[in-house]
Amino acid sequence: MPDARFTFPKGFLWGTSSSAYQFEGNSKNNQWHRWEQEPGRIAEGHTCGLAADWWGGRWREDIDRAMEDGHNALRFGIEWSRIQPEPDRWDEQALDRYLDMLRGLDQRGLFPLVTLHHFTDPLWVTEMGGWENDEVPALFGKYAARVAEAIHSYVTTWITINEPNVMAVLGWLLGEFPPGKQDLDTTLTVMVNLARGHAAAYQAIKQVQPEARVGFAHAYRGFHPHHKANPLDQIAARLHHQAWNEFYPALFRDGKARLLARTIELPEAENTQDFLGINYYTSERVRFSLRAGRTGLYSRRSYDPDAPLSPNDMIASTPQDFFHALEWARQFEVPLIVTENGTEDSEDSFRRDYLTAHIHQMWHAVNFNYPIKGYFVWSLVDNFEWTLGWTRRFGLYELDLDSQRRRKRPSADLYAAICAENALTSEMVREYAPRLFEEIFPG
Ligand code: IFM
Repeated sequence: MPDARFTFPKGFLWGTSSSAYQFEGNSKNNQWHRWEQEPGRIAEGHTCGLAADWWGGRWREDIDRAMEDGHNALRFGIEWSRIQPEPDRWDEQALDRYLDMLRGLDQRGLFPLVTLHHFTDPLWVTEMGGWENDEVPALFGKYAARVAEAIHSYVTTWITINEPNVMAVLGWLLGEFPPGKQDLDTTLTVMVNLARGHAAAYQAIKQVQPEARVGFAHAYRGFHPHHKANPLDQIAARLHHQAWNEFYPALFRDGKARLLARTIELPEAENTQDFLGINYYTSERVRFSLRAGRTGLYSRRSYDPDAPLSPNDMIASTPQDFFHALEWARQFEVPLIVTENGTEDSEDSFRRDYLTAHIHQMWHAVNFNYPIKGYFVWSLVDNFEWTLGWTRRFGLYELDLDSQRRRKRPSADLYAAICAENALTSEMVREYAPRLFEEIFPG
């Protein structure tokens, strides 16, 4: 068969995604550091520690790797607790370090996508009650303004908050993230305050830089009725989709927070997404269950038994639902950026198939003219995976925490080949994901 090539548009962004806390290391002035110190919170008693030591300057060698691998973009985070260590103190040196990093990216031809909030709050914010406190959104807006003033000459595209749905639900409903609460009403308060925080940051950045493009990174998950023909399973799946997937992007379009039984008007949040960031990993089946109760939206979730699973069963590979996510996202009529996609896999066998299949599906979406501007693999090097500590390895490069040595995984070469060609080719599939060859190139 002749060589086939799935080409992406000129100027398409190819990068990796990271966050401040999971990569910088030595980040102690926030609620996640405190949470880690509590026994039993993190798998195997792990702590974030030095992480990839980006705060110590190892971002330089990592972005060298990104550049050598042909990436043209990097998503990274700014840590609020470093910029504003106390309510009335701004740390100029911390801002300078981020400026240094932005210059480093610029010199290497890497487009910066900057995230202002990725799960961590300064301790002084936590002590006020964190996002339960109605004053926090405005404070977040002030922090966003300060950062925008300092670095806007290097940044055109901003992510205000990463995965507000994950932050609210895992922190306040399921009790797995700090503050470890399990209360539906407080969860709804936090969801609304995160939206108000996003809106405050959106307005603050625009004041400094009217031409900036500002959005958020949305954790999208596919939900399907467990039994397709069962009306209760259908309702349960739809409820999940509405609560998890639609809440924020719809609210940032029309300023209405649809909270289970009531709707709140948030006019300041209307039209506050210049693009939509999609973090896509997997999809689930949803089965109606009275026992799961109101907080569980009366349902149990599971993976499709036919979907290939990552080594620790964390992620089911469901690339067609990635296509559906992009199809769904078109309704918001803004450019789309895949701000995260990837998988844990220390052996790097599953990952090669996963990336190949997902990038192939994204190509289909691009060819339907869905307005997708870029794609970011989570992640460049292994990261601290929150409550799962270092037990889940997402990096294109393996990280040895003790020696800080990096080792390239084959997926890094696959991704480098894609970046170099701005395309996924049959040759790449043959070399890196031969198991998928027949499926992608039938006959
Ligand atoms: O590591 C996380 C990241 O912080 C948020 N999105 C999902 C990733 C993988 O679980």
